[in-house]
Order: sequence, then structure tokens, then C-alpha cells
Amino acid sequence: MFQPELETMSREALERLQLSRLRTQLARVYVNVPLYRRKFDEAGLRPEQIESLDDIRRVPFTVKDDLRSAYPFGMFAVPPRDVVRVHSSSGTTGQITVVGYTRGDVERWSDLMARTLVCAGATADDIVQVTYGYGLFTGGLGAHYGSERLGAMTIPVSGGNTSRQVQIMKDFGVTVLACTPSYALLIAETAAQMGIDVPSLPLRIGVFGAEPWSEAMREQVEKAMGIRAIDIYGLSEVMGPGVASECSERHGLHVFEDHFLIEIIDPVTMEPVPDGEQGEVVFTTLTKEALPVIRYRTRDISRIVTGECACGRTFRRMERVTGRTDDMLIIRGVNVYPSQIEQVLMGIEGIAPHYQVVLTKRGSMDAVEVHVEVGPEMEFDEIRELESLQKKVAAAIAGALAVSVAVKLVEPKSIQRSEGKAKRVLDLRGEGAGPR
Ligand code: DLL
Repeated sequence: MFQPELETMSREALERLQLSRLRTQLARVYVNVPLYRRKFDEAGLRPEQIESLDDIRRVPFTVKDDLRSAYPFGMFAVPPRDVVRVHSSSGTTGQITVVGYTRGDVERWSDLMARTLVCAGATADDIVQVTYGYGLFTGGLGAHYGSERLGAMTIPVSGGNTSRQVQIMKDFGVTVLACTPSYALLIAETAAQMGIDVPSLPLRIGVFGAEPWSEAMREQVEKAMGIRAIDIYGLSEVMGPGVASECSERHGLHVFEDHFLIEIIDPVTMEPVPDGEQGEVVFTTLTKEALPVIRYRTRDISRIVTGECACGRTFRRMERVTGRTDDMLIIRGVNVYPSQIEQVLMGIEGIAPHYQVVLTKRGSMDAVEVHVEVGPEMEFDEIRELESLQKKVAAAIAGALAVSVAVKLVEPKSIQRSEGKAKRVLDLRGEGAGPR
């Protein structure tokens, strides 16, 4: 472990620490951030009335729109001169939001990313290729600082130029690859085209996150690269990567609870759900100085994994994030996440692990079509074989998800590859289309 004394704290000691940090944090935001003061006042709440962790339920939620309306720096809790770094969220669901860090925030973030890398099995002897994008995205610099903090040899390649990624991986003897799972697949595919056998290289660990991915996808990438793939989670508004990470047990992601308070709520009633039940993840930062967020609704869907973890860490675990509420498709009344479709597709022989869910309009009705590439071993002009494969895919989806969707098989390499977050849903319904 990177910080064993913290990572194995007793629940009692941890909760004491959380409560004292929470109270300090609430008092700070009340004084320094007008939006929080207004929300607290409207709720008739004073920060000092929070006397237990359970009292957090009395605190108003924060949503993405709050950050948007305060664009760019309106929710910072420190003067600009104390901010040493800004990043922004990817903006895939609207205008970007800006997040800030004090020097202390960058320090803590580096520790938490070093913690993440150690959780994944890395040590100071590793050679880490950081292929998350550098820039406003938190992935690149987050992983970079963590890897340096760990003392590993850090290679800041950033995303893109995939054949060069492969060359560097081979020439430098890279042992840890940090990127999105979908980009890992593209790297593996490119290596194969270059005649380089990744499993025979020293590469041993993948530190993958920033997008939903299925267990079946993990198996694919592990096989293609000869590695152990670890799921890491985070979001810019809360810090970036380094909020939660799988350990060697790979049974849920340990939430770094000394810095982040996690709640799972029912997104309709907004009440907390019991441990083990699925809901929306809500975070409160306990130590962030520049941009503290209080009860931030992430829109990510997960649940608490109950019980103790064999790795010895006492931080509670959250299950891998299935998807975001904004990516959820409602197909004839059934809720479906793209990652669930992925899980089904990856188990079928003859198709490649590349897919996209395409939304169109048929008359006034929304139509959903799953586009999936046939594998390179299939003859694309073998009509009969294709037909039977297509039926097989449609039947597998219908069997697993209890809803039938149209399936279209497409030629190898025709679905756009991603160097960062994959775009799994393509909305072609045009202007005026309602929310998904
Ligand atoms: O994606 C931070 C990050 C970078 C995490 C590198 C892990 C690795 P944002 O761009 O703000 O930040 O996007 C955050 O991405 O709310 C989730 O919906 C999704 N996400 C992140 N990690 C995972 C994961 C970074 N492991 C949003 N599984 C989050 C599923 C993930 N979804």
C-alpha cells in the first residue's frame, strides 16, 4: 500500500476523521462560496448544525448546472492567487466546467494517484506510459503526477499517434499502461498490424478508466495484451482520477474515503439507498481547497459492495460504474446502458469488440440500432453467414436484456476508433430530439 496507515484505518477512526474534515469543509464553503451560502440559507441550515455524518442528509445537493452557472471560477473557495492549476470536464454533455487546485490540492491528488497505481500493483520499479490526454482533461496530468510521486519512470506520451505508442511501449520496456480501455484495444489492434506481439513484451498492468467498460471487455484487453487490467474511477468536479480504484482482488473499487464521502441515492426520491442497492453516486470532498464540492450528484450509477476486502484496505468499495444516467437508453420501457450491450457483444464469436449504439427517428418514433463490426476472420460477403451471425447477436441481446433491438453488422474497421473516451452512443435524431 502507498499509505498503509490511512488505507487500513478502523471504521471508527475513519469516521471521526471524516466528520471533523466535513465540518471544517462546510464552514469554509459557507464563508467563501456565495452559491453554497445561499443554498444553506434557503435550507435554513448553518454548517455548525452538522454534528454527525448522518446529518449530511440535511445538506442541499450540488449539480453540474451549479458549476456551469458559476463558470469559470465562481465556485472557487480561495482567491485566484492561491490556485496553481485548472482543468475542465470533458464537456460531452454541454458547456465545460472549470475546476481548480491549490498547491495543497495538487499534492493530495498526487498522493491519491500514487495510491491508485500501488492499488493496481505498480511499484517504483515500473515504467509507466501515460496515454491519457494531457491538457485540460485530468487523466494525463493526474496519472503523471501520481506516477512521479510513486517514483516510477514516467513517460508522458499523451494520447494519439498510436503506432508511436506501440513503438515506445516496446522500445522502452513499458510495464504499466495508463489509458482508456477503448484506447487500449486500439493500441492492441495497431500492435498486431505492426507485427508486434504485445503479450511477449514486459507490459504487465493496465490502469484503465474514464469511461464505462464491461467485464467482458476486460477479458478481451487482458488477452490481447497479456496484462492484468485494473479499473480506476474519478471525475474532474471531484478531483479527477484517483477517487476510487480496484485493488488486486478486483471486486469493486475502494473509495478513498479519507478524502471523499460517498453516498448512493435514489435519483428520484433523492434519499440514500441501503448498502448494496443501486443508485446515483454522490460525493462530498473533505479536503479539497480550491473547489470543494458538497453532495455533488455525479449521475453515475453504482452501488456499495458490502463486506471486507481480502486486500486489507478498509475503505468501502463501489461497484464498477455501469453508466451515467444521461447515457441510459429507454428502449420500449426497458432501461439499458451501452456497457450492458457491450457485455453481451464481447461474448460472441465472429464479431470484433467495436460497437456503437445509433439512435434514429422512424417517423415520430425513436429507433435504436446496434452497429457492430464483424471480426477480421469473417468474410464480409458471405451473406448467409452474416445473416446467421446477425440473428445470433440480436438473440443474445434480447436474451440478456429482455428487449429486442435492431442489429446491423458493419465491415471491419468501419467504426471510429477512439484515442480517449469512446463515443458509444451516436444520436442521429437531429434537432429537436428529446432527451434520451
Ligand atoms: O474521466 C477522470 C478520469 C481520468 C478517471 C482517467 C479515470 C481515469 P471526467 O472527464 O470529468 O473525468 O469524466 C468523469 O467519466 O463521471 C464517469 O461517468 C466516467 N468515468 C470515469 N472513470 C470511469 C470508470 C475523468 N472507471 C466521468 N468507469 C465520470 C466508468 C467512468 N465510468
